[in-house]
Amino acid sequence: MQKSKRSIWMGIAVLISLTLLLTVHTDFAVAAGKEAKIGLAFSMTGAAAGYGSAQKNGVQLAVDEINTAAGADGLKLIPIFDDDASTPQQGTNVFNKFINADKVSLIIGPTLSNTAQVADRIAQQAGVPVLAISNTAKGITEIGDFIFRDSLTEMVVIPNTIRVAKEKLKVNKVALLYGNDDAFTKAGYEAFKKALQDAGLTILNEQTFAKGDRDFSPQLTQIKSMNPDAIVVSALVEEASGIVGQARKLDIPKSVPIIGGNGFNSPNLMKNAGEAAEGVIVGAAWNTSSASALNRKFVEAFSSRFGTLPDQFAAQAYAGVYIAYQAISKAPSPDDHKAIRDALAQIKGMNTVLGTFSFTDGRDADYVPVVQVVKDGKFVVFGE
Ligand code: 1QQ
Repeated sequence: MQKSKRSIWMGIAVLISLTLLLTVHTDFAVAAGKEAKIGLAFSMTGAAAGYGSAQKNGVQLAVDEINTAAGADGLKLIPIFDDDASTPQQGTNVFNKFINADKVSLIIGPTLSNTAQVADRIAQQAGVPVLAISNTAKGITEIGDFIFRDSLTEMVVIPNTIRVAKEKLKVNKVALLYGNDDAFTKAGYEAFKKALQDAGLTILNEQTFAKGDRDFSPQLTQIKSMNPDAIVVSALVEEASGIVGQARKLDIPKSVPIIGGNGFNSPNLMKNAGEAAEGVIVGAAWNTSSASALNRKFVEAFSSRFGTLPDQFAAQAYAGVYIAYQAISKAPSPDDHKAIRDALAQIKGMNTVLGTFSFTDGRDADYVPVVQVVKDGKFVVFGE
């Protein structure tokens, strides 16, 4: 009797231990296997190639930090990079591959609004979340509820730029020069025009150019003859550099500053235009000197890894990966696109290198812009 009671208890104990062992083991197996693929569509070639490499570096740094911190059991990111070639056609091909072949949790990119305008529709239709990190034209997040961005729009940044320029430089009458064949340069032009009018400035003259143009002397000669206080330019960095260099060659003096939009926020401006870039004013979403501990750590880690200071595009890319990771971690599974979307929409007051970051109800970025000026070959803060 005693003996059989003991063996029953022993049997129960063995069963309990086995169950425990199995449970622990299964939990471990699931957690250790968790990985999320993220698709990164950046311009490595074409008109926007000046931005893509900075974005890639920003992403790489954030992914490596996140994967190291995740340890053996945490959620890991698998980045899949592809070149959107600065065109809507190639951007669409890359999005299709990310969605149908790679089966990514989320897409970051593409670099240009001009590409996003077309490619984002594919992701919206498939219900795959997109986080733009450099699209600033209006109308991008309006494509649908799966489209988000951490880049401030030109509609937010430019009125601030014009206010600071007016206050500090006493600018009253300006000439406008913009690219009329690109979603971003056109949106920037519209934002400048509205901000200038709202601030009571006079627009003396408007001139246009196209992507790939090299000679801006006809437009600049016209502008020079009108004697503006400043030249306001909406351009991608290749054309922006040409315009800045040629304006000074045509003897438009440095006392007539050039004020640029988001396309100017690349160190390629100084690399291409050299000395002529000194004094250029540009509205931005971030500056290297931003004093938060998180930003200082980022600038240090980026500089020591890549041998160059990060620019705004690298900072937005780096912040974008952390924002995406937070949302993917909250979802029950990395395949649950709807849950990732919902978690993105919840992000409010997050500490990022861009500052305290929130999404607006319209899935746009909400944080504080700055105005930069080129000084000794670097972007420094001009005003806020
Ligand atoms: C856009 C931009 C460009 C300058 C990104 C590189 O702001 O296309 O929206």
